[in-house]
Amino acid sequence: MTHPFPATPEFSGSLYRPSRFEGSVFDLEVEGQVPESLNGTFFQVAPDPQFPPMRGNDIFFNGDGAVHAFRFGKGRVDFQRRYVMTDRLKAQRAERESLFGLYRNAFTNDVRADGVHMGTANTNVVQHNGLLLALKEDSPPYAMDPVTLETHGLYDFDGQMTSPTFTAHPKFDPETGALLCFGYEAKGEATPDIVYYEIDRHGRKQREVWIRGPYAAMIHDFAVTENYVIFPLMPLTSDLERMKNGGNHFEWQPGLEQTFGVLPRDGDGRDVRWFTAPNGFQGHTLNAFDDGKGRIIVDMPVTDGNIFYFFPQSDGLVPPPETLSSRMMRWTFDMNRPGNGLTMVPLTDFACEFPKSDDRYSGREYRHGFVIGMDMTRPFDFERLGAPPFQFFNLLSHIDVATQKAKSWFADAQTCFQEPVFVPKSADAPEGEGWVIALANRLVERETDLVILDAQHIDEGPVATVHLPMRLRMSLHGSWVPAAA
Ligand code: V55
Ligand code: FE
Repeated sequence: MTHPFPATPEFSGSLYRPSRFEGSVFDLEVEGQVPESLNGTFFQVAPDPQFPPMRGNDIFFNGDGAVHAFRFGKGRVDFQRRYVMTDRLKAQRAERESLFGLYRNAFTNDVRADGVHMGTANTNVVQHNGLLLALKEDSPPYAMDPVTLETHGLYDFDGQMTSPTFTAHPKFDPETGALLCFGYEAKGEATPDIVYYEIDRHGRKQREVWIRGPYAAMIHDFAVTENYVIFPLMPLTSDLERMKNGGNHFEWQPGLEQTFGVLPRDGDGRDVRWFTAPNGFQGHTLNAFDDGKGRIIVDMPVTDGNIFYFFPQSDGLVPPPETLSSRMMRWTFDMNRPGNGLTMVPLTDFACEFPKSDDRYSGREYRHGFVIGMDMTRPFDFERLGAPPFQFFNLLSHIDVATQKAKSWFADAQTCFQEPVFVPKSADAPEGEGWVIALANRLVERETDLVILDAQHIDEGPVATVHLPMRLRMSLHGSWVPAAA
């Protein structure tokens, strides 16, 4: 590598300077006591660019996926990190430089990238039917070996996948273990088509429904209840002409409403109903359920403007992040009313994202949510750190959605958290009784720890802090896989 990464916020500082390494650490250093009941693996994935961007700068979402495995058992934790060996990464390693231009815009690639699949596998990792799937929403999954983190390659469910895209946020049916998933831009770049699949725990496709959306927009996360599937169309639209002209894949539309497609799980594409709400930025799904009588609840953070500063509106404007406000929101869809029976009420009085619930209650009536939150009235080491980095969260929080009360742990003026996972204390423990595990970045010290907290007493701080002997770059999503799986 003959030139350094740019000195832009996307590639520098303790959270965003690429980590780039692969390797393993046997038996991490533990302060406190790792609960013996934690028996399984915490997988997660970070976008971590292998090479400096060919255009001088790039967005966080365009980095090469690097998978982390924290393997827990008998109070010990082993660590492993490997890149997903995507076609794209292999092509770039062969040339020893970046060959791909703008995010999701093949028209801006180097000619040496022609015919090379663009998937970065950098957004989420889940295990299904014995395979670890590294996911990016513009691509089929990359299948990996969950034990060695060896990459098998692009995976189309043995030919059953009929779309070029597959969400990074599939759900699991807690009763059957089926993978509930979708693709958007499912008939090619900037198409408004959506496909929904249910794939059983043995990898057999059981359902496939095609929907034509009102326009092509980002559908980053979604929700599945016992009886419905809900697709949030964000006001970030795609346009093939803009891409051909070298522009961004997505553009923020300040005048466009938030749109939701609601599909009965046993219906076909004609049964979808479209709901709208005023402009806003739909975040990740915490959980969702329906009452069996046509009332659907979806909980997700919603922000009152565009937090993706790298996908500006057509005049180039992006709101300064400190002017945006977000809350965990509860959407209620009323399928019994004709028209736009949709309401939204806040569940928290603080900004939060990266929500997780107890997976055993996915799509079912539930009570406990876990998020990382931001409270800028808490101390922050502006002197040594300057402004907080993008996706800075200084709280790890438990939300009781029934009482709308939250408990939070704030570590100190230099620590920020990455997305947590929740692990039940035992397979039959009551909902929300278990452990919350999250990476904590020490921004001044440029170190990273894994913290483990009692989910019901999150405000008491960690029961164990697991030290990594190196810094890990900001990651995105992950999941817990019990050893039995
Ligand atoms: C998101 C992340 C992505 C992406 C599209 O967090 C949306 C939202 C890491 O990549 O490609
Ligand atoms: Fe996401």
